[in-house]
Amino acid sequence: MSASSKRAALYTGLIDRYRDRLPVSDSTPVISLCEGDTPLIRLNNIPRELDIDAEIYVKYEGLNPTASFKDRGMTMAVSKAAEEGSRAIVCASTGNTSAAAAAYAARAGMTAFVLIPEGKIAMGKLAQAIAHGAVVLQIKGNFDDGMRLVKEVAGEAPVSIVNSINPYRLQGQKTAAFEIVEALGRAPDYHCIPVGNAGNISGYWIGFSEAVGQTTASCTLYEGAENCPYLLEAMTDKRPVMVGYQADGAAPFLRNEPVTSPETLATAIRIGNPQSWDLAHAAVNESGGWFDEVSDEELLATQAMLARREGVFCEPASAVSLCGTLRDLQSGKIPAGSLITCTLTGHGLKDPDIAIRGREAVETVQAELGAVKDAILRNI
Ligand code: AN7
Repeated sequence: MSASSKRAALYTGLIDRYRDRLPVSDSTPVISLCEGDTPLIRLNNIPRELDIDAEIYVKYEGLNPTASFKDRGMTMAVSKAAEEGSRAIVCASTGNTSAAAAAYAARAGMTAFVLIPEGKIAMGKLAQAIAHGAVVLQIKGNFDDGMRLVKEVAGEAPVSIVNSINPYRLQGQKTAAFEIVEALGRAPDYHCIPVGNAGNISGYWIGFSEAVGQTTASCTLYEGAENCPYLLEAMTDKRPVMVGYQADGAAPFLRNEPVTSPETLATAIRIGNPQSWDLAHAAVNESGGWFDEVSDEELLATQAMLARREGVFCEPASAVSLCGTLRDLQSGKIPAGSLITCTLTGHGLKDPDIAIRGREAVETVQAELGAVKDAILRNI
C-alpha cells in the first residue's frame, strides 16, 4: 500500500465523514480536529449488579478532541464562520463550549471571546480556554446572563455567535445519532441525555429523524423543514423515545418555566433559561418521551459508580443521563429488555475537583518494599 492510499483511510472528522448529510459545500473550509467517531460502550457490570434486564450503551463523548460533545457542533459552526469570512467568534459558556470554541478558533486562526460565569466553571475547562488563547471574560452573573449579553453584543461588534442558537451547531451535533444508528444497525428504543441549554437533545432528534428519512420541528435551518436538502435514504426504520434529564436545582423543563437562580454541582448544566426550549419540547413530544430530574447526590453517585464499576470516567453533568435511566428502568417506566443509549457528554478529567472531593483514597507510605506490600495485603 502506498503512503498516500494509507492516508486516504485516515479518519478526518465528522464533516468529511457525513459531508452529504451536512450543509457544507466544496468551498466550505473544513476546520476540524478529527472530532466524532466516539465509542459506544456496552455496560457490563452495572446492569448485572443492579439486576437490571436491559442493554445499556454509553456514547462516550468525552473522547472528542476537547473532551466533550461540543466539538461536533463547533467544527460546523467555525467552518461556516470561516466560510462567511468571520475573524472572531463569541459564546457564553458553562465551560465546555468555551473550551471547544477556543480550540477550533485556534485551528482557524480566529479570536474566540468566551463569557463564563465567575467562579462556576470546572478547572479543566478554564485551563483549556486559556491554553488555546481565548479571550476569557468572567462575568459577574450566570450562564443565562452571559447568553443574553452574547446575543446583544453580536449586534454591536463583528463576531459570530457559536452557541447552539447557531443552527450549524445542531447540524454537527446530529451526527452522534448517525453514529449510534450505524453502530447498532438500528436506532435504540430509548435515547437518554442530559439537558442544559437543550441544544444537544435537539441535535440528536434531528439526527435520529434524518436517519429514518424524516425531518422534525427541531430542524430550523431551512424554511419548511420538510424540504431539508440533506435528507438521504433512510439508515433505519424507527426513531427512539427521547428522554431528557436535568439536575433538580436547574430543571426548567420540569418546572415548565425558566429558573432564575439555577444551582447544581454539575456546573455544565447550571442553566435556567434554555435557548432551545421549543426544539427540545418538539424532540420529547414527537418521540413520546419525557423530561425528569435527578439530585446532585444521585448524579454524583452515578458518576462514581460508572468510573468504579465500568472504567468509564465522565463529568458530573454527563452522569445525569445514566442516573435517570437506571431509576426509570428500576421503576419500570423504561420497560425491561429495552435497548438504551445514554450520552455521556464530557470527560471526567474536566472537573477533577469534584472527582476527588471528600475521598480519602490516597495513602502515603514509606518508599520500602515492606510498606508497599503491607498496603497491598491490607487492601486486597
Ligand atoms: C458536559 O458549555 O452549555 O443541553 O456552555 O457541558 O446542549 O446545553 C454545556 C452543556 C451536558 C448540556 N453535558 O447540553 C456550555 C454548555 C455537558 C455540558 C450539557 C453541557 P445542552
